[in-house]
Amino acid sequence: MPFDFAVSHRPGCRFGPEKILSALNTLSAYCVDKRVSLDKTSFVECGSVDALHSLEQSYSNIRAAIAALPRRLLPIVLGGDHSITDPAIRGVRDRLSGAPMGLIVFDAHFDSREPIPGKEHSGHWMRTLSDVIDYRKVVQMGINAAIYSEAYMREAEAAGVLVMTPYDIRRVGWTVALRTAIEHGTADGAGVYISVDIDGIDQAYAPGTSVPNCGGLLAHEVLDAVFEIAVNAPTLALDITEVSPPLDRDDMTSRLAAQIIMNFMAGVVRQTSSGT
Ligand SMILES: [Mn+2]
Repeated sequence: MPFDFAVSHRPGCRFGPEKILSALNTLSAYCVDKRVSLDKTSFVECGSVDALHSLEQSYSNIRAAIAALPRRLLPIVLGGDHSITDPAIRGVRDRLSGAPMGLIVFDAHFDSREPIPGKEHSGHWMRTLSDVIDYRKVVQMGINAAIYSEAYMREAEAAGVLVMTPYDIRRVGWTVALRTAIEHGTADGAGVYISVDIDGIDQAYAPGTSVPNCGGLLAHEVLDAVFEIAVNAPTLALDITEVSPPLDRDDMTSRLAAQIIMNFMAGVVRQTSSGT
């Protein structure tokens, strides 16, 4: 999804998909860290969705493209700015015929701002999805951006969102945090959509993004978390957003995004092969 018209400042993530794909092409088909072979997995590159200057048409194209994917494929959606998660989730829902969906998000931001008509923003997709998402099955991990009033935290938690700041996670440890997150996201038998905003990860590992994060999650924590979720929960799709190559250093952020995809796929293979 080469689309960044909803970035409020410092655009560039329209070039994310191309760089992430070229980073992926340098990887072998064996996830050494998790000891999982992807030899028997087909990776189908479906091409770019048409991004136009009409936001509505671009979002509608994203939704339609995902909805039209064959059922045997597990969508991995490359952003683009985080606003693409709204049409991407709608497209995945179109594939599900009403089956329940949970959502686990890695992000520094709530993205729950009230939309202002005519001022499109990547920071309100969580709110615009209110007609299709059950917030009692939403988990937001890594929220720490120092731009919010307490009202945002209160509103999210009152709606049923499980919010885990980096400090919350460090206090209980990742094993407990992930078990809790998966229980929350898979309530009522829901499958899980995973959305990774790369700015949920610390700027030391992910400098190439519109809003670099000071004090964010560590790279290996998110690599392991995405793997563990894919092993232990039925996953419906993964998206990775806000990777901005023009703001990156030596492609380190797009290479991290490629590793996240590798770990996700390894988790899916591990779950499929173990039958758990
Ligand atoms: Mn963010």
